[in-house]
Amino acid sequence: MYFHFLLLALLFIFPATLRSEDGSQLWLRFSKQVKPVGTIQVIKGKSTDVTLALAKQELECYWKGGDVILKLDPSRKDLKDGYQISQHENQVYMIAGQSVGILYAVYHLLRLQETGAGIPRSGLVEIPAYDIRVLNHWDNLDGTIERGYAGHSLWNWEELPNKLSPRYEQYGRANASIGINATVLNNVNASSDLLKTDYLKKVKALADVFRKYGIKVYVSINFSSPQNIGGLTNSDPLNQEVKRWWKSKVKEIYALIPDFGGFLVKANSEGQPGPQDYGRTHADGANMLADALSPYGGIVFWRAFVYHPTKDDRAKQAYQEFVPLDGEFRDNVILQVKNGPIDFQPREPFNPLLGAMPNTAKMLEFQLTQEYLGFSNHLVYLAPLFKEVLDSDTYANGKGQTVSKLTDSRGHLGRKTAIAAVANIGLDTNWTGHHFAQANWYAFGRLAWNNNLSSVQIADEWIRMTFTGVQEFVEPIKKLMLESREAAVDYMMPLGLHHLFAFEHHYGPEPWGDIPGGRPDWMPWYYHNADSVGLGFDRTVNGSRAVTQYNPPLDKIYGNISTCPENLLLWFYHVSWNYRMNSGNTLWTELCFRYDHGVQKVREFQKVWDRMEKYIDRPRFLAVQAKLRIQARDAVWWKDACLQYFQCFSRQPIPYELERPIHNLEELKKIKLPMGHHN
Ligand code: BDP
Repeated sequence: MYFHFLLLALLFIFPATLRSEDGSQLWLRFSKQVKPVGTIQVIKGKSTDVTLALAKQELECYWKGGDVILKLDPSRKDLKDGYQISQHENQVYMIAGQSVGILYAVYHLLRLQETGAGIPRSGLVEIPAYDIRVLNHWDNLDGTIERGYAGHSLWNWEELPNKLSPRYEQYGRANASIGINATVLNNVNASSDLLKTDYLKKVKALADVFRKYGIKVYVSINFSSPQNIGGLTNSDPLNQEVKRWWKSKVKEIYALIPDFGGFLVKANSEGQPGPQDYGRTHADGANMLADALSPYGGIVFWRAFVYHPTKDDRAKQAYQEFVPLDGEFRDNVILQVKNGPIDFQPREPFNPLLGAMPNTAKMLEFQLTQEYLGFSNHLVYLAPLFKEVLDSDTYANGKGQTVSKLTDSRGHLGRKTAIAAVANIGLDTNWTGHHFAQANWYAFGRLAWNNNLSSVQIADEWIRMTFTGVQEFVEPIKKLMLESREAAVDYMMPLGLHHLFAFEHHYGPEPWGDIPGGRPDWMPWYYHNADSVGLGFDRTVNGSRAVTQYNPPLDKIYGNISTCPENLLLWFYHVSWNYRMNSGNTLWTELCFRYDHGVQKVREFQKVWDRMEKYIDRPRFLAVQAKLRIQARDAVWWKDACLQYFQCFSRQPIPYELERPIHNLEELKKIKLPMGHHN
């Protein structure tokens, strides 16, 4: 009796929703329905259609509403892989042109159910903003992941193709639930081995798992493969033998994987081979591969992330190399452009290439893995960064030509459209290392589907599905997430500062960093230019002239210190320490306040989080709490390192109302983390 009472009391104190969780279920924590309320009917489905069967099964397991009718309608080409949902009385109709559209519609319905939202009376139609919504894995064949902070690679190359980890199915399902329909399996710094027949069979095994989730497989290729594994004497894209080699390789791939997606290529960048090794252009290289792929409908994602160790500003180089090639790429080539002109910094202006090359298909590349944002230790919700870029007006041919509009399916080129993000997932139980990093994977998928969604809406959905719908949790955590990116910018590199990171691992601050004999454009001083006069990189017409790569009137807006947004000030200007900011503070004082503000924000996040203890399960509560502690310590580390270092140049005091440094600069300079550092 007493025991029963205890049990009851326990149940009361720990309701079912607070059961221990490890994050492995991501945002897909649907509870199984106990008793079906409605029937699930499929119209026009072939019994062999596994995607449709999966859609039906998901509803049968988790849908707690009334009857649902799933209807395939191949005549609805307008829907692409989207869908229409409508409601009549107690019945929900879901219509799609293709079966994968039905699967997406099912996840939409479950999302509405889980977040407590209803289907609008007028119904809804969803058509994706981009045709190809792709994750880029920087996974190596030895199981390590370049810039990965969530454990080893999901792909177990040794066990493949015979043994299939259950993780592959879960991966497919998670991606399908947010509309991601493509994956590049391996690192852009690619090994040619992946194109060997043995490996291709492994790739095929993965493609066979992912197919029913609507996901196509792509691979990164090494441009020197004809030499490396084909026994040819060179890999010159204009060499007939080289062309033949790629054609037969592609044929071999399609014989194994009939719906293979295509190639991602990093060429002539950071030591990777490419067409320029033979005096050929990026277009020569991309087109040679495109010609091999085009008979099968394959695509080439050709990366624009290139820069040489020259005297010129690194931020200008991709534009300089690619703009002259506008119009020279085949229709099945998409130029894959990182969101900023340098490299996934906490804040960069949008990459000017995105507003140039009107006759070339371009796509964005974002980075989910937090190479420059505190790895899997810092809570940084990236949707505001993505939105900032997507909503940037490029002024390409007039006002209103946002990055979204130029790259999504509203584009006028009539070619396939795409958007990519470097994945942040690995074998960690919770997939992403930090529980909140799951939100970045989620946000990318949602924005790739609909780039009009707001960061707030995406955070709201994600929180409700991943944690709880209790308002006392949702509201403060949403606010915290929305502020988290700006907080990171503030404690790492405010006002347009960039690349103050420690060499190689990019985790902590090293504004003093200097490797004798190292490339200048890998050194922080190259970017911050601190001296007795001031701080920042002069990219105006008096400096590197990078500002001229922006279309008018942006070149003038950025090019005039009084109209340049302050959050990009030190990106475009070398500003004197006593320059008056909008706040009335001098640059030096403002800088101190920003760093301090970043630190205070993280402290506030800790306080907000600790109040949340009663709303969620203990393991996830504690895990996030522990990470916030690391983040708070790191934020102070950043502030103390950067302010004390810059103070050597400004020779001014840190405003006396601000917290004093707690670290000595000389000690901070001694910190040397190993490359594989994950904390
Ligand atoms: C940089 C990374 C490097 C990548 C490179 C790339 O530090 O590991 O290989 O980008 O995108 O951000 O190719």
